[in-house]
Amino acid sequence: MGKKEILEGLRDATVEGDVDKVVSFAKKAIAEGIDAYEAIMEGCAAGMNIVSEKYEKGEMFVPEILCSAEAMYAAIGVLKPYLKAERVETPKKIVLGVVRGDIHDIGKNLVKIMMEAAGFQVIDLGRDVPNEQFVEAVMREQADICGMSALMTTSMIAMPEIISELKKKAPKTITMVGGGPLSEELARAYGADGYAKDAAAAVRVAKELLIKRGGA
Ligand code: B1M
Repeated sequence: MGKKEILEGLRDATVEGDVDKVVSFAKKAIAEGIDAYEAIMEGCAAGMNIVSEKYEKGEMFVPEILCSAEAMYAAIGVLKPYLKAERVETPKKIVLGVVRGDIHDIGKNLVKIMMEAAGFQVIDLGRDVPNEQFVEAVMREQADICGMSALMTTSMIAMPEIISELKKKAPKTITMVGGGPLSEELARAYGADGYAKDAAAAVRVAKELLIKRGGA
């Protein structure tokens, strides 16, 4: 079986929410020497993007979406040990969470996986995280970065509030935002240091911002 078929298999099995099938394709990907990162992004994450589109068109419903997410996590479980991202020299800490009122955590979990693979220490606050918890965690952990995720226009408004608190209480912290309704422009308007459109970009942007701050 070729690389294209394996990536398509991972993608389709994720959409179908078929755990056995997706795990079997993940093992095939490793056996065939396919880059684990590519398998996650071009296979599983591509599948989740299709799921998102189908949901919007009313072709898929909540229970099916959750099965797809389970399948994606199962495949990532197989692929994760083989991820070889360029690692940060000295481990850096990132506090990561989904903002208040928002329980969409599939994207945040992907960001976490890629960050960990790159050597970051991730303090995962979970989802529907109150503003104060972000600020407290950053201060307690002396985190280098605070990463905030939001999938709804109604929840993303917590981001500028958190950023402004951090500017007062932990001004050296690098702030990063991401998620469906966010954009480069919005991130700038919120006063964030960085924005990333996907998990791969999140790692790249985090490294660039650390270099800019001095000390990657
Ligand atoms: Co809901 N949902 N949902 N949902 N859901 C959306 C977000 C929505 C756009 C669908 C729609 O109506 N068109 C819409 C929001 C509209 C708006 O903006 N206001 C919506 C809604 C309305 C709701 C409910 C209110 C529905 C209801 O109950 N009436 C409800 C909200 C509950 C709540 O949060 N309080 C709800 C519930 C749910 C489920 C529980 C069923 C489920 C979430 C399960 C879970 O996450 N555990 C769900 C899902 C799955 C979706 C869609 C279909 C898919 C989201 C997803 O997982 N995508 C979504 C439609 C869509 O996005 N088009 C939708 C796959 C994931 C890999 O991508 O999350 O974008 P994504 O993450 C990417 C990037 O954005 C980026 O990297 C990730 C990986 O590459 N990224 C970052 C994310 N965070 C980052 C942080 C960074 C950097 C990059 O730096 C820190």
